[in-house]
Amino acid sequence: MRNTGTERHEILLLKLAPGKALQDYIQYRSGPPSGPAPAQPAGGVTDMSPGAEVNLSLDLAAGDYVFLCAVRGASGKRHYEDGMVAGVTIPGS
Ligand SMILES: [Cu+2]
Repeated sequence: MRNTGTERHEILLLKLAPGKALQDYIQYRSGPPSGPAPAQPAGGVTDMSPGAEVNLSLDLAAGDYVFLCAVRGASGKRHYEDGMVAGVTIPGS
C-alpha cells in the first residue's frame, strides 16, 4: 500500500459477521454503536503519512470483509464517510 495523497491515511480490515454486509457496517458506524458489532478487526495499517509505503501480508479466512480508512479529514468527516470504504469476499477453498 502506498499513500500517494496529501493527508494521513490508514487501511483497516474487518471481517463481517455471517449474514452481515458492507452496508450493515456503514450503518453501524454512522451513529452511537448499539447491539453487537457487525464486523471484527482482522488487520491493517494505521497512521500512514503522505508518501508512506507498506507491504502487508495477511492470511485471511474465507468470508466477507470491509476495508476502510477511518482517519478524520479536514471536513470533519471520516474518510470512509466520503467513500474510502469497500467490501471484498475471500472465497472458500
Ligand atoms: Cu484516509
